[in-house]
Amino acid sequence: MVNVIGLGYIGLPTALMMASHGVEVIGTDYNKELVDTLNAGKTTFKEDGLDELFQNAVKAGIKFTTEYQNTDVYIVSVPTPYDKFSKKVDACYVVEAVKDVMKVCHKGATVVIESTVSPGTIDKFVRPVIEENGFTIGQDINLVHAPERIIPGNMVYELLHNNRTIGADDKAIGEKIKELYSSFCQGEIVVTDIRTAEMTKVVENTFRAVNIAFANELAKICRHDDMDVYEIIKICNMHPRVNILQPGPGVGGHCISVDPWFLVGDYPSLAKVIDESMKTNDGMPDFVLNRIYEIMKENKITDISKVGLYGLTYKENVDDMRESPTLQMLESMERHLCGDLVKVYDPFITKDIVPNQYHDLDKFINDVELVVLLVGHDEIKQNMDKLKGKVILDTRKICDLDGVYRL
Ligand code: SAJ
Repeated sequence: MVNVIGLGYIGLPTALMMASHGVEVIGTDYNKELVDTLNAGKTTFKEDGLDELFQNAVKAGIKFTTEYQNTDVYIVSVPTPYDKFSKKVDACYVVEAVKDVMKVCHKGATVVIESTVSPGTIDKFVRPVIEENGFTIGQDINLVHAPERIIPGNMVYELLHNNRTIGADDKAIGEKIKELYSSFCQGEIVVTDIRTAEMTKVVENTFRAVNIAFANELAKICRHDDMDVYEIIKICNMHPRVNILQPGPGVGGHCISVDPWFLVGDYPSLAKVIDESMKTNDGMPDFVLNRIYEIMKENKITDISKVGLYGLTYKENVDDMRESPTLQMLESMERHLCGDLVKVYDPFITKDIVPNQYHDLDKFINDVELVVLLVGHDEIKQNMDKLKGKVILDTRKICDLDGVYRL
């Protein structure tokens, strides 16, 4: 039996996937409201294929509770924020979860950490918790790191098909956990040691962050001398060994905008390219803000309440707002005392979370002169005609209407 701890964006699909493939699963989360929602038969976020997976898992007997269980395997899938000052990983949620596991587990159980952690975190923070409880790792309790790799927007597919890494210092335990993940994972599963697994996960997300920063820097260079960054990237990408990513209004989400900082925090004198890349990405919301002011001036729009920001989530077709570039822009605007004047709309965000938030696309468009496209949701791609006659700043290259402004 497996107890999945943390039923968020990663833990929930993982628990459902295992249960749907014949593994006996109990999902635990400290958030009672979330557990009640799941027990009422509803999922807690939107994702392609998630509802169907949920139904299958429920039929297969998955249970949701706020209590930790006595099981053979624990999969810890809780957030790992970073300490904004030291830039180091904040392992507090992982540590608390493992402490709670220790209260109920039996000898022979395996604790699998799925949460993203920087290299050495498991040794430094998790190992002591287990040992303080009188257990010997490798004898009484087994410890494994199985970092997740699924991308929001395509999670269910990627959970089934991505290759995975299992980090275990005891190879036999690694193989045992590989077998568990093989119940559903059709990709290749590599078994390595814990520290290597920790590093690979952070490096994967850092690779993407650095490459997005490169695209963002190109956008700034091209803006400076009025060149078309998208045309340049398109042509460069025709080279067999060039594959540049897309510039955008900033990098959000809980992964790419966070994990690379772990390396900067741990290796400040070595991680120079990474540090600069993260600063470049973090500077993008302000770059967009300056574009907005330039475009307002050019079009003689003097009233900020005539500006509408389309998109609050960190990327297209998800309902996740963590570290969203739009929220970062709104924060900056607040410092300029205009954050509560600008209009905002996102079809995925139904609750009011910022001032002047709209819930109707037509009304939102009608009430503004300048529309800033910050997220490429399918909804707006399918309704581009509605933007005709408006001044448009498109930060994602999703709009082909005449006269559209870009980054
Ligand atoms: N973005 C750009 N330009 C691009 C691609 C992305 O500006 O060309 C922006 C997005 O708009 C978004 C941010 O970057 O704001 C991150 O989005 P993403 O789609 O690149 O990645 P995430 O954060 O949703 O998911 C990543 C994935 N990691 C990699 O692709 C290496 C996923 O596989 C990981 O499982 C996930 O992080 C995680 O949980 O760590």
